[in-house]
Amino acid sequence: MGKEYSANLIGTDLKIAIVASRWNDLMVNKLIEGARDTLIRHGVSDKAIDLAFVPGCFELPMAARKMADSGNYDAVVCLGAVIRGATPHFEYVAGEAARGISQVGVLTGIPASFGVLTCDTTEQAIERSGSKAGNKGVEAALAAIEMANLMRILP
Ligand code: INI
Repeated sequence: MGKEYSANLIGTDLKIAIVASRWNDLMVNKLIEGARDTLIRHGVSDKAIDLAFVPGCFELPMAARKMADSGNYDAVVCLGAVIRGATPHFEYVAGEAARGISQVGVLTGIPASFGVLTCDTTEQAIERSGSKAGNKGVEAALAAIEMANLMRILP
């Protein structure tokens, strides 16, 4: 077998940007709390975490791209919640957010993690923002740390 690359979850010297949507702030504030708490518990300094707000999840990729391009961050954590309504609007917003956030990482080389809830109901979103089904902000913060460290060790 050749080499194996496996990154650690130590965030001591990482600088992280969080980009969060203002829509559904009841849940998104919990995602921000979960992400910040996780970053800090993994050694990221409070001062090394910057936070930018965008109007909705559709705008996450643009702000994430700008922060990634700044050269100031090792990773960008994207947080938001899209909740299905009576029209296909949900599909467009969630789809563009997912595609755009993925593109940020691929195009800039700075990992952008996907901490966006895509739920059918408000209850599902509450469950995934710090109650019985975990906290997507925590997962996104962990993914950001791991990917930032992986980028440092990959050839
Ligand atoms: N934005 C969200 O972040 N979540 C939603 O559930 C949502 N819904 O349902 O419409 C939403 N829409 C706004 C969208 O992200 C843009 O901000 C808006 O279309 C302006 O570009």
